[in-house]
Amino acid sequence: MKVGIIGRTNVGKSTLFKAMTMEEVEIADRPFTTIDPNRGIAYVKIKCPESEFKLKCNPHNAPCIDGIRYVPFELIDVAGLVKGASKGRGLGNKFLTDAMEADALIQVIDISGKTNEAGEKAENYDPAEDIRMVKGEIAAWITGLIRKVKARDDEELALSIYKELSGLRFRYETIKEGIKRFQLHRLDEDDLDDFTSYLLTSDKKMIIACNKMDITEDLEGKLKELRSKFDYTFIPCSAEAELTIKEAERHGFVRYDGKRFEIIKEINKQQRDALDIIAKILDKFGSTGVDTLINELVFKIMNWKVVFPVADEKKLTDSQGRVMPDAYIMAADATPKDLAEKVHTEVAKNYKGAIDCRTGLKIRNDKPIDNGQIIKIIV
Ligand SMILES: Nc1nc2c(ncn2[C@@H]2O[C@H](COP(=O)(O)OP(=O)(O)OP(=O)(O)O)[C@@H](O)[C@H]2O)c(=O)[nH]1
Ligand SMILES: [Mg+2]
Repeated sequence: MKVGIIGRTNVGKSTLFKAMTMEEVEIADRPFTTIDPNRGIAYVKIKCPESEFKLKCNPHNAPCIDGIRYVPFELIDVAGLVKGASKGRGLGNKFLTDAMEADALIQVIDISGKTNEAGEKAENYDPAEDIRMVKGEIAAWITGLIRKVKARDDEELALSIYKELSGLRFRYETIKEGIKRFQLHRLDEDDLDDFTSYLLTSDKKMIIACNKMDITEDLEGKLKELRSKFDYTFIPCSAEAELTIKEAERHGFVRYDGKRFEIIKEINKQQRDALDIIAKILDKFGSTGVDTLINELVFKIMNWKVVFPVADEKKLTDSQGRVMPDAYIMAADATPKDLAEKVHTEVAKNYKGAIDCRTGLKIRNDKPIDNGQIIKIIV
């Protein structure tokens, strides 16, 4: 599963990316710092079933820390967007292609209003403008691609659009359904816009990270206004605060549980001052918001499922005797057969069914996986 971070330039996309992946990337207070996309691995947290079964897991792909499993997904941070990008302005279309590799999107906005549409310093800039601009640019670019398509009937049209948009990861089913709904063969401009909008809301779901909450006046008022204007989920956060604690954690200065941190090593005055600022932010907001952002996107908006595949339904081990070594994120409608594909093409080829290890019962082949399920694939 892949998540893309998009948004106007200088809002804190790379800061969020770094806080989530701990990859070394460039962050700076100027427009267009990122040009080529940054790619890395981020994690969503879920309770490890080990304590439920009084077992100790042997993590392989998904680390386990204090009973919490860190389940990996891919994250991509792309260049900042400016008005006119769909027509080649700023860094142009390239970033749009990069962003569309993703199955789900995080749009970062600067809710403080202290940077404007060009990424420069400002006062009271309305981030609603950026949300409209980003939506408009993506839609204009996709509509432009679809407009080139010619076809004789709906079936040919669906295939041609699918080919034209290949690499952007739209589902064929969505395209077919959209053509039916909006009677696209007439290629009327209004219908085309509705069709693009349908593709985007169906296959590119998005959450909005309201970043820089730490320097925002009247955060609640601003959130309320945005929520009244748009249908998206808005999560306030401070990518910079999260990054500062993660850096301190990496150097062994603090222990951090996602809500609070504890200083566990001698630090100098400068480090203490920096951490004091973060402690105040945590006191005020309860958390940096970054975990909430990921959880909302993965489990509420995308309805993705974390699943633990095993080979022995009693011992909950894989073929090498390791207890629940792997955890995978699967799509909302993924079935045990899809899980078999994820584990290994050989396993998928020999797939004979699946067992829910909690109940010991066979799972119907077409039944979507539940979140947190432990599944044995029968081969
Ligand atoms: N106060 C505050 N500043 C932040 C926060 N997140 C990022 N910043 C600052 O915002 C500036 C831009 O951060 P970047 O992460 O480089 O922004 P970007 O969106 O990747 O920018 P481009 O790659 O140029 O499009 C930097 O000076 C960051 O330190 C935050 O949560 N709070
Ligand atoms: Mg950047």
